[in-house]
Amino acid sequence: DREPPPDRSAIGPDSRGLWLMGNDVDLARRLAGTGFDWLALDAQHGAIDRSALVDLGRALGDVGANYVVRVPGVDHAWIGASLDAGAAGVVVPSIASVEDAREAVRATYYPPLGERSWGPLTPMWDGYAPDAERANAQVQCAVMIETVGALDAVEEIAALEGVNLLFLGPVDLSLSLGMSLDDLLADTSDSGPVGRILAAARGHGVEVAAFAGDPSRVPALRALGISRIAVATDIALVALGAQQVLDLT
Ligand code: 3PY
Ligand code: MG
Repeated sequence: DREPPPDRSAIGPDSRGLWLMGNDVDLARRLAGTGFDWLALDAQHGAIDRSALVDLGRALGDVGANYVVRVPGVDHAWIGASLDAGAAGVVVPSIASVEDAREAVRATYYPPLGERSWGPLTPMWDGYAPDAERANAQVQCAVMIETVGALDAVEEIAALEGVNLLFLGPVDLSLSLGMSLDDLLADTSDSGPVGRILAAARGHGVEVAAFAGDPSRVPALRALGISRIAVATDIALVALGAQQVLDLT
């Protein structure tokens, strides 16, 4: 029998994540070895479909990479498939209500907490898949707070059993609030949008993570007290690397 790997916490404290929009398996494997603490495969806005998800899951599993999947929406099939492929957690976007968050929980966990269907792929790849109880204990269910509806319900969302991470989507949240992204991130008050998310999380023992996308936004997120950050996208890495090469030559 295979030894189970140590418990995972894909998006851990003081961590820097890399957001992958692309679906290239070899590039993902290479990037997984560069030192980021976790990867997020973006199946909402990126080029990752169900087939790429399985290919990426197998490749990242082979190198022991820590990764989560940002699924396209509150979608049982996608959430289940992402976890079956070996993701340590899911980031569920476009949550608009406590009911949406409850649905994300139902899809993420096996019974009795949820309704996830059994069918992990990792054993077929000669890997280890935890049993249902251990999977439920390990999985990270991150719900995105990026709409006015989610912000208004953030207390109730943070209180839900099974929600272990509130994931700030600053771009959509600023759009939903009708304010600029810079103004949203500059508001460090307790009553501001991000302050309300942090307070709800603190009150219920839940963690907070955020998307920066562009590394220039990381200091503002850290100043707000957020330490789990997707600090760049694969696209941002390429653009920054290209600029560096052009500057050097
Ligand atoms: C947002 O900022 O809205 C996001 O969803 C990050 O990808
Ligand atoms: Mg968004």
